[in-house]
Amino acid sequence: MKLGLGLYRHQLNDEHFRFAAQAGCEALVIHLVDYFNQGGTNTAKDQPTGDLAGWGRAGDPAKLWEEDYLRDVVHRAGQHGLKIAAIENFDPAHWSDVLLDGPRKAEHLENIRTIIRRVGAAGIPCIGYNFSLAGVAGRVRGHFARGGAEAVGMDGPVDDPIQSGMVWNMRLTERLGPGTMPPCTPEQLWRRLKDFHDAVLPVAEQCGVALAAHPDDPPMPTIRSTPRLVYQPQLYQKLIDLSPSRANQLEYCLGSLAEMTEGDLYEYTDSYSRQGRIAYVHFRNVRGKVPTYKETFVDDGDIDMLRIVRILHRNGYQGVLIPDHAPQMTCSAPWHAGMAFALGYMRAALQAVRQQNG
Ligand SMILES: [Mn+2]
Repeated sequence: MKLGLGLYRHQLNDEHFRFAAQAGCEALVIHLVDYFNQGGTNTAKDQPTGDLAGWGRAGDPAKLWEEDYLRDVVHRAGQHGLKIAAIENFDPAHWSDVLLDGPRKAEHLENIRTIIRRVGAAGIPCIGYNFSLAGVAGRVRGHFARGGAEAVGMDGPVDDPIQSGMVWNMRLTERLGPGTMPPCTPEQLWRRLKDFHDAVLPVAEQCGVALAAHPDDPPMPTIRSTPRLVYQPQLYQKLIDLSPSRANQLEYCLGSLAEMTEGDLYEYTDSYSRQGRIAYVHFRNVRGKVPTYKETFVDDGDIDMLRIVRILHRNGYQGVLIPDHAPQMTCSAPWHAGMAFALGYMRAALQAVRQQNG
């Protein structure tokens, strides 16, 4: 098991690479989607939450991530002893019609295959994705965490429809509307996921790139009147069973799983890690379940995080743990302090389980 840090696109620089190395990280999970581009209420100082009009503008549909750019990031991180373990999230501009089953679906599937080939060629072994129409809409921000630290939570369902022109939190067009996203049933959404798997997993396998699915955040059966795929822990098994390819993996988000209303998180962690399906772990703690929960400091929520690390270790999990969202700590660098606090806890947890066996 390795310690890693997730970095947003604007953080892919020496300063943040040094910060990760100093905290004891060996790996990075990087975001290439710019969530903060022309965002209204969204600032780049913390995880994006945004309002009903989305986080910001999606990228350029004609510009896929270039292999040279990917190699450059791999090289620059490597100079600090850091491996790029994964890229997290596709840009809606590149694959919106895969999610929406729209008229450019064939072209957008080809976009994803092209991206996978480039990512594989750059030596990056994984891409995390979130097969979701609404994305992470419906969360609120407040001084919810210990000592009044600012954190994110959910305070009741949000089913306001999504205006057309937006998918997965981001605007594809300058102006939204008229009209709203066409209706979709859960069966149709699972069918779209299966089409996606069938079209891209063979290429992913060839290129040595795993595709790791994030569960729904927040894990409600519907958000903004759209269905969700993985909103209970057993639905991850349905996703695994959908496609036998070894490239079909999980971006295992402990926080989202703990927010689900059913199941025993320790048993599911045992099962999914035993099956060798966890590509990487979002290490985050939370108090409560949907539709009312709050994100917490890593040592302060409902999950016994050390017990999770013990289960992963026992099952020979070799992948990366990254802090997911962390509460913002009161100081001049709230994001950094929150991350450093989580990383310190995680490093101690890894040392504790290794010593136990050594
Ligand atoms: Mn997560």
